Amino acid sequence: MHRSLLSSEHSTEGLLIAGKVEANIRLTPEEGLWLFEQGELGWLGMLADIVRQRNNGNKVFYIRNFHIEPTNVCVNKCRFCSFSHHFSKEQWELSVDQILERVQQQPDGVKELHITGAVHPGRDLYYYGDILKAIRKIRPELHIKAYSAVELDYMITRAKLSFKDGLTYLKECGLDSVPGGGAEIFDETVRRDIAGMKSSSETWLKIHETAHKLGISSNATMLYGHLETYAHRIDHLERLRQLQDQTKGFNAFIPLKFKNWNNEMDQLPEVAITEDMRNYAVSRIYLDNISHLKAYWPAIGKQNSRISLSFGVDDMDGTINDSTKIYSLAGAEEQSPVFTVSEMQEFIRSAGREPVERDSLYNPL
Ligand code: V47
Repeated sequence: MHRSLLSSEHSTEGLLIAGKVEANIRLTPEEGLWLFEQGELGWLGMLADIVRQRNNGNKVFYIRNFHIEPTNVCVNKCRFCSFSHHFSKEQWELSVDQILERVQQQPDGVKELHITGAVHPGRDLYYYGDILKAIRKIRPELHIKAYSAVELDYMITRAKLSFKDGLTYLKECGLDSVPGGGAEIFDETVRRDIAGMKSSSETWLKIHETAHKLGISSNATMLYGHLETYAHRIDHLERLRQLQDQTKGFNAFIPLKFKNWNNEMDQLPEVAITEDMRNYAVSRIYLDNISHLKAYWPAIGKQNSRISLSFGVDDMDGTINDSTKIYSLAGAEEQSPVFTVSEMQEFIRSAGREPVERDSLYNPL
């Protein structure tokens, strides 16, 4: 065992866990909880680094991507959501033509389009299918990662189709993968409190499972730093780990820090950056079967993302091109999120890592 992991300040429990991580043996939920509650932060960083290096060596991935958020009009009223029309000062509904115009404006070389928005009561599965078809027609080379499980639940259920048939239809229209949004926190009590009646955890997991079985890969997120406890976070990671054992369909895990501007939970303080790093590290250590851990820099800021590279993160998401409002409306440091390719490469090199441009499935380009 590496000498630094044998520091005397660590208990028997800590040494046992360090040994398991080094030997690539899966941790139990109790051990995961111990890491959250008792693991010293620098030590957690070292353990997370072992997993990161085993999975990805010195590489840090990024992608040339952009977002389209078709609408923020939402049937749900999640208390944490600064994006929806309930709390935002802005309200919008893009037409298919406006969406296509945004797609056309993107420079050559962009690889991925991330579409996510709100659950609009007047839009249906066929409208969302038409968006995919129209984009496919004008930019066939783009990977379209679209519609969170919560949006999918609403549009497919309204169309009276099974998740399998609804997703198959969208795949035929051009859907390539599913983003990780809407997972929030799986614990049913906290979820009900912060997200009301929106799609249940079971439904979120079922939709991702169905997508994976149809060959549509996806991401997973976790909204943290609000009312949840460490035990709830471990429960969330455990449910994802179990599904990944079955399907192997998750590409990346993306912790999303609760931001407290312009929403119904604005009385809650945001957690400290040390808590963000603890969360990255424990997630990296615990999720032994999800290869990539993503720092979503528009949410936590570029500088904090750099620090996260020492706590298990190997993926910087993408260049974004100032195309998302979800986090700027919630008060994120990055009010106009843009990373040029050369800035991104320099940023990763300056952290001592090798920048690797990837496609949506993490193939190096
Ligand atoms: O599900 C909304 C979060 C998510 C707030 O798959 C908030 O690559 C914090 O899922 N404070 C949507 N978070 C964004 C998302 C995502 C982002 C980046 C990459 C990927 C991917 C997916 O945003 C929502 C919710 O958890 N969110 N409001 C807020 N006030």
